[in-house]
Amino acid sequence: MTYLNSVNQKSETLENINYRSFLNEVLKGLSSSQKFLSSKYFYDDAGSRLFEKIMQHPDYYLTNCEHEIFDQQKNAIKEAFYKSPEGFNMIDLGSGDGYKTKILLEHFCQNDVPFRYVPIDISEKPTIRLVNEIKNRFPNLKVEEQIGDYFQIMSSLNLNTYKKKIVLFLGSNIGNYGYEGGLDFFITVRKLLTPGDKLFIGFDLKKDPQVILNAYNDKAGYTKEFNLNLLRRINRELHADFNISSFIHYPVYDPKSGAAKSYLVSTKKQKVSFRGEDISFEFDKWEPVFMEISQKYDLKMIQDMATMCGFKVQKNFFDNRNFFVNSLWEAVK
Ligand code: AVI
Repeated sequence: MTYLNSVNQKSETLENINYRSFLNEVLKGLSSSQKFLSSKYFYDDAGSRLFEKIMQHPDYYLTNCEHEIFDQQKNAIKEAFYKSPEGFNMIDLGSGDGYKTKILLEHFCQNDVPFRYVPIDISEKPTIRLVNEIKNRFPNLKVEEQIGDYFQIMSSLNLNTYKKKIVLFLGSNIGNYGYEGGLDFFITVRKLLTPGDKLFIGFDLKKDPQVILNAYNDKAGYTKEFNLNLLRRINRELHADFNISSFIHYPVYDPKSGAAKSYLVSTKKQKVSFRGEDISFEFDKWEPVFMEISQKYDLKMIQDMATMCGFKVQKNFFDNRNFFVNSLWEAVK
């Protein structure tokens, strides 16, 4: 029986649909001539905990840079967001634990900025935790959390209170789409905005290649475990038999394109089987599996992307080392 037949026989509950798309994507990636797995599956419970540890590790400079920008420039950000008395919807795509956004929420609330906060995330637990905390801390703030797909939710938002939208896409999450995927993302967002709406994006900038490599190979080994955890997840949820100890984590960075890529490399010739699916995959000795791209940018790339996707750059906010930029774009006609 092929894996598709076996999967099609299962009933169409949400759990099965999720299972099936996970299985299909993994099998597609491992069948490819250049094997790959999608980093969007990194974030099961163990993966999310590892990502939190990565963000707290000094080698992973990104989180602190964006935190510093928000902390030191919150007033300038407020001024740039809010010119008319009309108020706005602040739509936070991939809000997560809201570690950095809370700085802005607090500052905006203290300054009586009229806005509604709309966190959108695929993961339910952190969103509920964030919303409970926000409602306690800022009882007068209008919060309307949404769980699910960014674009589906954005297109169905009911914007009765305020018409204007400011969309946040923080933490260099855009980097995980790669350069071309990033353009597609911005074009899709632009279609959901009207001229004058804004997009506030966290971009990690090109810098000393060693600093970037260290961020994706932290001394504590959290990033290595973060990558290997996807093999563990596939073993557990898709009944595969990856031998975790025979793969090594190998990040590379190309300073010209700005692409930081992570691979897991098979240290021996081996076979991985999927129990119940009647399918297995051969790995050559030193064969890589592409796991994740974390694109880095320069200011020209950012400017060009904005223009190509129907925006103009309104203002860039840098950290003190110029490692990171939060770029505020305005949708144009
Ligand atoms: C979520 N994203 C922006 C992280 C990044 O930097 O690409 C994911 C990550 N991967 C390894 N370390 C962190």
